[in-house]
Amino acid sequence: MSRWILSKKVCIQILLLCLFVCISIPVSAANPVWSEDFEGLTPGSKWMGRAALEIMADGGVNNSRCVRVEYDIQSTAGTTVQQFRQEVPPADEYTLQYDIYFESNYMSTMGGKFHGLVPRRHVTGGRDANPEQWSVRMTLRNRVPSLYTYEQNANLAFGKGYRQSTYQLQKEKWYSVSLYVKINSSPTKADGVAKIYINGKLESQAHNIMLHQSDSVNAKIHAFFFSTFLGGQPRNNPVTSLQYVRYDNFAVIPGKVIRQSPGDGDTTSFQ
Ligand SMILES: [Ca+2]
Repeated sequence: MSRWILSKKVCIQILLLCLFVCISIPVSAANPVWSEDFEGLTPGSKWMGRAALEIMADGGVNNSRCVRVEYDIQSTAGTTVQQFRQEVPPADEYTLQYDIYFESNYMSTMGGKFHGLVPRRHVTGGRDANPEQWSVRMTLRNRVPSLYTYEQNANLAFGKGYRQSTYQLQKEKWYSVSLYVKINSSPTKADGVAKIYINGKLESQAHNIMLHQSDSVNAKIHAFFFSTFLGGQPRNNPVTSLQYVRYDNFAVIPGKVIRQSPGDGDTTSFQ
């Protein structure tokens, strides 16, 4: 009898232990619809076949592989533009995550544009303006990150900046970027949202924005837009050397999932 009671006790303990273990296991982050950590790519090879995008063997987060982007100075106006699209399933809401690292010779007086999310046909200049076209990217001015958008009813000749922070990114240090976009829910409702988080901290945000004025599926988020150049250098002290920025752990994730630190784990999901 006492043996049976002991067994019952043990059973209950095991059950409780199982329950505790189940509760303790963190809910895994939402699965990305597309990601690239460069671990499967050959060091020295060119990402997407582009000469300026080289895979580094150990220059990434935690000495992993990453992509090193070469920015070639073309004029005082800025560097070459590197851009391509990576299509994702159309949706109203996504978070683009990536890690970014400025090498030691990065000229911090240079601003620039960095990757974002776009619809079926993106807009990066006023001449492309159209009810179903928009873009949300990150811009940097004096190393302070902010949103840079092409919205409806905005000055599309230059896009719109949301400079709200004074937080400066440092050279030779990895940072996680989370760029969250939710398009407006109807062609007539200005209720879109865009936000940029650096290492999990909100640095720039835009509420009640009208990214599109269209019922077409084309207006939804369709692609990760790898798009970057450096520009705006001072005329009296122009930059003449090649500039390098590294990127690692790109991911496009449904919903709002904010990366807290460089790497592909450690995220916070929002409902
Ligand atoms: Ca990597």
